[in-house]
Amino acid sequence: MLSWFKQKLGSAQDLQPEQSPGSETATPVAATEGTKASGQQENEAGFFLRLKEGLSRTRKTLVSQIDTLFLGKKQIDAQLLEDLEEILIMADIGTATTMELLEKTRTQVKRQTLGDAQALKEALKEMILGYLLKADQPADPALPQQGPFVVMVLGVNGVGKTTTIGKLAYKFSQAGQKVLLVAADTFRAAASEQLQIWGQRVGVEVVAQQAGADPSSVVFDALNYARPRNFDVVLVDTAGRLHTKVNLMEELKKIKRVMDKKVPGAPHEILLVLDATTGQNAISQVRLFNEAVEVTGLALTKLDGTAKGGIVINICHEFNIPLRFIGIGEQMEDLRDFEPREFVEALFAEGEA
Ligand SMILES: Nc1nc2c(ncn2[C@@H]2O[C@H](COP(=O)(O)OP(=O)(O)OP(=O)(O)O)[C@@H](O)[C@H]2O)c(=O)[nH]1
Ligand SMILES: [Mg+2]
Repeated sequence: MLSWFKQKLGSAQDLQPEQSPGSETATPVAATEGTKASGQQENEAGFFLRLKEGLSRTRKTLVSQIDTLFLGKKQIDAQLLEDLEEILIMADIGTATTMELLEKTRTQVKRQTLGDAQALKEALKEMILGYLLKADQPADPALPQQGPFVVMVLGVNGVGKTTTIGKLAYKFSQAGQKVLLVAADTFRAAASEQLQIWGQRVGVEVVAQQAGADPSSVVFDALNYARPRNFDVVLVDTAGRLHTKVNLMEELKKIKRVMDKKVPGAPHEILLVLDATTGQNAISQVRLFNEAVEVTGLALTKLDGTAKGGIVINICHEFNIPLRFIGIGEQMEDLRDFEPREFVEALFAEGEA
């Protein structure tokens, strides 16, 4: 099944039919490009390099350190596995996921199928891909019967919600969609200006009201505006809020109800934005936001700024909520569709970048 995002964003790579479960081997990205036009190939090679670059800090903590484990050693022993455990924990893969990975590794060592660093890395890569693919599976957001596809974007303060909306608006308009941005963060003074700057940069309309307005009424008016004007996608920015504050969570529920009233079935996607640099706290954010409003997709930002990108693996292991996008920089083009195979290839890629 193709996800709605992939249909709407519609790059040739995204529109390839998904592989059947039996054929899930980690294919290097370069090897899948046989049928593509050369310009597009170059573009994607450039994208892959950017992703590789974005993940370089995590690769250093994770992959390069695994290499050093084997310096002066001939085989995998108990000490080496202990050191491996430390490396996995340091990369924020999480305790439960690390234990599981180690257990599987021990089994393979016993069966003598793992001899050297390369074999160990290959085995880890396969296991990690397994977790990432699992999170790629769940059902797609419900498609709107009529009217725009409404995306409600939420998360704690400063995780990158507004920036992610700007980048998403760029992606959608590049794909030929008519996009409306809604400034329902009426709490922070400069929030709607920030969204308007993104609107200008990308060339899409922004609906905003004065600071302090009720976010639900901003959304109500915005959807009234959007419906007769045939917008394809409405991206709603909400104020940053602590996942532990009940009244702030209630406000989100109210915004959600208003959306449904104006556009039946909306919001079609509740996108929770997480900051990869916050580490394990991201896990409790997913849990509490999901309890409050049923999160349907995740975006993980600032992977370029952290050595702890293992959080991606942890999140995919812990939850059955699809990770849709990853942020690898502050520019418009720095939001990537999350593609598990491409991600592990970039993470385990040889050579500096
Ligand atoms: N390096 C990097 N920086 C990012 C990324 N995504 C967002 N940022 C930066 O993170 C900072 C906060 O981003 P915002 O989009 O304002 O975050 P927000 O969640 O809307 O913040 P509040 O509305 O105050 O809760 C900005 O400086 C962004 O440029 C990313 O993927 N990589
Ligand atoms: Mg914001």
